[in-house]
Amino acid sequence: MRQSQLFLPTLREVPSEAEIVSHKLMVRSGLIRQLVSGVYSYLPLGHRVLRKVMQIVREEMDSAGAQEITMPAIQPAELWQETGRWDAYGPELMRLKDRHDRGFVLGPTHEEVVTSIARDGINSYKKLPVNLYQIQTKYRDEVRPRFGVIRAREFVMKDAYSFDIDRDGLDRSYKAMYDAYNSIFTRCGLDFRPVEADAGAIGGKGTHEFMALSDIGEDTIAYCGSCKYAANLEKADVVYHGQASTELPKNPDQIQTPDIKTIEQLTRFLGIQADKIIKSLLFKIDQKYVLALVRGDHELNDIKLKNMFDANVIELASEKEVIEVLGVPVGFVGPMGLDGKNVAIVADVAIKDMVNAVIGAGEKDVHFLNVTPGKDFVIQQYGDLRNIQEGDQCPQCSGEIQFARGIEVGHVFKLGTRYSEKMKATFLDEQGKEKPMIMGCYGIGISRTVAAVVEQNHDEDGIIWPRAIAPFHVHIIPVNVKNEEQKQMAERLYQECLQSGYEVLIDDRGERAGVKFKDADLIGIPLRITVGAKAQEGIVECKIRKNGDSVELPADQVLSYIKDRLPSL
Ligand code: 9G3
Repeated sequence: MRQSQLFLPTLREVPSEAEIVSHKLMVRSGLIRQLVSGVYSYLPLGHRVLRKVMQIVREEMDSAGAQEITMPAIQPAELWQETGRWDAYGPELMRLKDRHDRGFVLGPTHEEVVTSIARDGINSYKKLPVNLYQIQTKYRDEVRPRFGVIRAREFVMKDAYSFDIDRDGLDRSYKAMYDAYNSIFTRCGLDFRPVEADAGAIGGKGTHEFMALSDIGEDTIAYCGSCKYAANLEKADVVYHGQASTELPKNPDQIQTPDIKTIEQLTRFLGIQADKIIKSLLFKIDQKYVLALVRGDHELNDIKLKNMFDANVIELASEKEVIEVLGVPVGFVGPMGLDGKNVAIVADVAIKDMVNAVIGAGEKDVHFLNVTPGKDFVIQQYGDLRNIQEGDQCPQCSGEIQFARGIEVGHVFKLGTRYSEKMKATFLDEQGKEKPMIMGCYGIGISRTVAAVVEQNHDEDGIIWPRAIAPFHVHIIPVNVKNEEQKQMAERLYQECLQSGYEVLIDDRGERAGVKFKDADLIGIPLRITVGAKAQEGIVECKIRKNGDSVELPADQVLSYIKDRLPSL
């Protein structure tokens, strides 16, 4: 490709709305342009990278036995009503009307559509297993799109769906996808970890997320320093070592705590540790109010709380709701005297051991001292409701838990019969008995993977593409295109590289050398051949973008240099 013809609007300055490196670099290097918040165009260089990731995904999915299809983005409301998701989802689900005023969604995912395809096309165990996948644009009206294409409202996803006759079959399909994902992300040059994850609203047992390690990742990964355990913080199970307290329970005392609302203020005001305080948080879970209690030095995990009620929607009650429902402002909420109110009281298991704790009195500016759960108030249900913390014991071995941050680039789920039952996607088994198909679903954020690769592969001058998804393999730069010798040599090298099957970009623009090198650093093509003043001696400079190694070589050794170096980049 000739850069004089390439639509590549690189920028020197950083777009103001870009907070993270990959967003800044993907805009500056002319890969993407924002149309509106959360909606992006992929310009030629960005499209080439996207296509490379898709190609890797296709190869691995096909070799795993999955069959590529394309499903529509426009999906009839009726399908989403069959599974109850038309009502379960809020404004994130983009809806539209057609000319006949019929309701549709812009597909955020395709469980309903693919299950309707399976329902119509598969009726016998002989036709199973089947794994159908697509690479398709998805629409999710994120309340706060951010981080460029990492959290966009329209994005490219590979989504696959497996159909099996039984759980053993699902386990095989799941493992095939799990292994394919490891190959895909390895080939993309990503530093990633598969982690145990929460099955979320779509339920099903067993699910893993593939996390690209990154400090800007929105997800926290709890991993063990000693064994291979790794889990999304949402999911990580806490090992509970019940140690009943030796203290004798006293009688509760009221204490005036004017405007003392936070744990921090309480510890200072009372001169106590946070682990002597019980934190009471009011949640609305599928339209029911629940008071959840955790120890003052722990964090409540709302996903675990949601799963305790097998709920679809959970949200922390607003300050206004707290006053409406409990008659007391946030900070003084407590489980005492809630008998009249229909508010369930649940607690993290660590609460069980507490004796003579401090707790909100359920009255403004008042707390109770010396409260003992089970004695001074009743807890309907205990569970593992807190976030695991660094230093906690690993749930799998006696090692210590550490934290890392990650960007979720892939997610594999064991769905079970959640959709096939609701949509009557059944098959006749060997005995002629009708059974719901056992499903799995498997997603990869294609556009998000590109951004994650940039997050992990850049320096202060720009992107450093791993060869496998680089927009080009070789970047030839004639320093001065007015100099016939340089121009001729660069052209000759360009043709030779093309004939050898490399993807080559030649910067044949009339720009100054400085501009050409800055752009070259920015767009990060793995190998750069600079044809400068030494062209008259038949010498060129070969440079590796990744580590800056450069060497001067006779022009006729360039191809063997490329053949040598490129595979490892
Ligand atoms: C919605 C909206 C947003 C959503 C969903 C539905 C996430 C939704 C979960 C999945 C599960 C898997 C197949 C590929 C892998 C992921 N956000 N999910 O179901 F209506 Cl607005 O998408 N789907």
